[in-house]
Amino acid sequence: MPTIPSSLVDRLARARCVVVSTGAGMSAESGVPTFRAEGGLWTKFKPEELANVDAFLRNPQMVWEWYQSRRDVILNCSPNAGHTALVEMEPLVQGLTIVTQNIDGLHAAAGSTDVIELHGNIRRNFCQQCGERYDDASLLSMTEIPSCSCGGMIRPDVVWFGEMLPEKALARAERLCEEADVFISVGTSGVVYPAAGLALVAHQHHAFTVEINPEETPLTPYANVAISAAAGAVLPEVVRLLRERTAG
Ligand code: BJW
Ligand code: ZN
Repeated sequence: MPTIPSSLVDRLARARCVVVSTGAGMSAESGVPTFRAEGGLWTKFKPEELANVDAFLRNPQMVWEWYQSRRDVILNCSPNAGHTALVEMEPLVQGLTIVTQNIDGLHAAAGSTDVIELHGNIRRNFCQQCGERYDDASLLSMTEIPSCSCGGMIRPDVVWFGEMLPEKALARAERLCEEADVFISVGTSGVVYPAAGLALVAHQHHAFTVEINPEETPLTPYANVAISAAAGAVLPEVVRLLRERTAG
C-alpha cells in the first residue's frame, strides 16, 4: 500500500479549488497503451508519420487505419480504480476539475462531471477541410477513410503535434491552475507542452503540487509531494483517507 502523506489529505480537505491533471499513465491500468515508456506507442510508431497534419495529408488512409486500430482497443477498455477514485473524490473535496491529455474518454465514462479534454477525444471526428463535426459512432468502425459532404477528409478529433489545443479548454485549465490550492499530476511524462506547463503555472501560483507516477519526470522537482506508485493504488487510498478524515 503506498504511503500517502497526511499533508496531502489535509490540503485536499481544506482546498477550495483542486486540479487533477492526467496523462496516459492514468489509463495504463485500463489497458490503454502509453506513449513514451517501454512498449509505448512512440517506441513502435513514429509520431512524425502519424500524429501531425502533414502525415495525415500525405497518407490519410494509413493515419485513419492507425486511429481505427487504437479506437478498437480503447472502446474495449473500462475505467480503472484510479478513474473511479476521482469520481468518489468529487463530493469529498471542493471544486475538483480534471484536466486530461487523454483522448480515451475514460474519465467521463467513469462518471467524473468536470473534465477538460486538452488533446481532444478519439470517439469523435471532424472534417479537416470545413470543420463539420462527425460524432456519429458508425464512423468508428469504418475501415476506409470517410469523406465529408464538402469533399474533405474526415479525421479523428485529436490534437496533433503543431496544432493548437482547443482554445477555451486551455484557457479554462490555465485559469484553474492559477487558482488551484492543490494540483495533482497523475501519469504524465510532463514533456508535451502546453499541457506540461500547467504544473508550473500551479506551482508558481503557490498550489500544493503533487505528482503520482512510478517514474520521475521533469515535473518532479516542482512537486511538494511525489508519490512513486501507480494511480490505481494511490488514488483509492487518498479517497479512503479523506473519508476517514471526514468521518472523524
Ligand atoms: C503511470 C502509470 C500508472 C505509467 N500510474 N503513472 C514548448 C516547449 C517545447 C515544445 C513545445 C512547446 N510548445 C509546443 C511545443 C511543441 C509540441 C511539444 O510539446 N513537443 C515536445 C514533445 C517537444 N507541442 C505541440 O505541438 C502542441 N501544440 C501546440 O503547442 O500548439 C501551439 C504551437 C503550434 C505550432 C508551433 C508551436 C506551437 C500539441 C501537442 C499534441 C500532443 N498530441 C499527442 C497525440 C494525441 C493524439 C493521439 O493519441 O494520437 O498527445 S502526443 C501524446 O503525448 C498524446 C499525449 O496526450 C501526450 C502526453 O503524453 P503523456 O500523457 O504524458 O504520456 P507518456 O506516455 O509520455 O507518459 C506516461 C507516464 O505515465 C509516464 O511518466 C509513466 O511513468 C506514467 N505511468 N503507468 C501512474 N499506472
Ligand atoms: Zn467538410
